[in-house]
Amino acid sequence: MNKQKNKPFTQLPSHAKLLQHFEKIKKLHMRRLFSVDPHRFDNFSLQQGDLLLDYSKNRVTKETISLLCDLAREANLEQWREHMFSGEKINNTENRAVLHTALRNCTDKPVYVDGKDVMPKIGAVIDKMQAFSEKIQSGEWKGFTGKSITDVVNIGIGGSDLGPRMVYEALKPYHYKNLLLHYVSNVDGAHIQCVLERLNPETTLFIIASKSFTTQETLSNAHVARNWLLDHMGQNQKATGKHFVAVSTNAKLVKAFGIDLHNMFEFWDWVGGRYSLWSAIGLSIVVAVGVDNFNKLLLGALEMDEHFQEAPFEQNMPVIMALLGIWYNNFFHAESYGILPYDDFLRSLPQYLEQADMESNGKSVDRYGNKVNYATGPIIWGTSGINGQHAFYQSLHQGTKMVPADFIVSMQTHTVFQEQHDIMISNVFAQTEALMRGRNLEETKANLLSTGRVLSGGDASIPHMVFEGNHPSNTILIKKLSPHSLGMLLALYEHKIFVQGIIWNLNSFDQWGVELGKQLAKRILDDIHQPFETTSHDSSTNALINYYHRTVGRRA
Ligand code: G6Q
Repeated sequence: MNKQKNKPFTQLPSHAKLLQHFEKIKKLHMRRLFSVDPHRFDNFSLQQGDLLLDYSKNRVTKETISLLCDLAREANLEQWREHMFSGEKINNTENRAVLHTALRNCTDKPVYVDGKDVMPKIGAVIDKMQAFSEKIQSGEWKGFTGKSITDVVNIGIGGSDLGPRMVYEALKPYHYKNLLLHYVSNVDGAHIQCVLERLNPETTLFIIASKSFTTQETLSNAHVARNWLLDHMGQNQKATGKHFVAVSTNAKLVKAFGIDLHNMFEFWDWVGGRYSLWSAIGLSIVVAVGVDNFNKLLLGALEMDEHFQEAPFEQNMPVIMALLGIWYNNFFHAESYGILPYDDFLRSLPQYLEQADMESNGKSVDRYGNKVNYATGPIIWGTSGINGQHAFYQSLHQGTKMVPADFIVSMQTHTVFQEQHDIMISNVFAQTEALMRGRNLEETKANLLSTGRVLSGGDASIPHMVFEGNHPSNTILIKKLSPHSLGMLLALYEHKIFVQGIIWNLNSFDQWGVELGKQLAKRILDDIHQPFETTSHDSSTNALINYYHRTVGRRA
């Protein structure tokens, strides 16, 4: 379907202009940019619904933004965006459409895949999720021994875990109080053991969330859960039907596992795993917060989808964020990108975005299979900002690496602790100000004098207290963390990632890089099950396998 073949972005006319422009402004300090333009905040900030993006603390001028927007135009971003929203098969290596946006298309507009409108079946699955979750919440759904459900365990991994788990945590203030959700992803038995030992099998329901229903970790955990249940139910196989439901695209394997297809919630191959929380993969979210809140999440994402489709690039939040990322990644050669939430409910957002971004754009061949000769997706990392301040911010302020970062802040707290909230807010604003301004030698000396310190000419500690500043950051203000604003925020990042993928000429929707390890693990598991010494790998891998065997006493 690829109507136009994009050139490598480094061959686009604006790229050459950006290189020249970069030489001119690369040393310009943001202090200067702020001092010459008292309206810099107004000129470099955007508001859309519940979100405000302040990108004034970036090493850019109006010319930078204008050239970067030209780059996006030359990369045919408008056309690619249209291809995605209209269901063309832009995931070319898997021959799939990319339609997570259809899942939140709460409008009358049809969306076609292979000539068929997919909206009716999306609606039918949401209705089914609603009916199911209402039965769980009301207590109408009974376990095998006739008791209502108190605990729901989502067993899934990667895209079938990170999104729903992050949203579940983020929407804690909206949870039903009579139900507890748990998320099991790791095949390390410690994970499921620690969850199961706190649960009563009579009142526990498992959601097996797996698009393929072949994922080793998920299936292995699902079997452990089923055995645990059956051990408590006298091995009566009928119990499975009352305590297991599935979310999958693979009805055949769901049935083979023993789950009634009436209890399977369907989604489709045009929903990528890491983009799937809006689909039936969000079942645990619906169970936790109800379908009305889930619909608000979808509506928030829809608002961002519409903004992304309609706003001119210069005023388009995901486009601007993507272009700033490219500016640092490909011109300043920053290798990583920080995600720093100042809202404890968003503590899993960095982990979620690690997958969303790095699995999408961590690639070294372009969509046509050519090796790229420019940097693609950065390393995404982060943690709760306030905790980070007492851990790694030293390096952000005075280290030798450039780490652009997003500071994500909720304005209104869900708690009753307003003073705590004010302290947190003062900290985040202080951090971005400090990163931008820094503190020069004169200011450092003046600061020391003001504390009563007597300065001698050779005071060796002074250079350690100087901050160069000029460290870029975005601040994203959320009015209040709610299903709607969370939906907007997540869609913002999805589209940012999409835009970057288009400019880097990548297929952001496949993930071949996870396959090799999976294949080798299967082979090594066979070796581990053998009674004899392993010799078929390199000497390191052989030795590790054999050492494992000796340590756990499987071989002499
Ligand atoms: C995401 C990836 C990957 C996937 C998991 C789980 O985009 O495809 O993270 O979600 O590997 O896969 P299943 O849902 O098929 O178990």
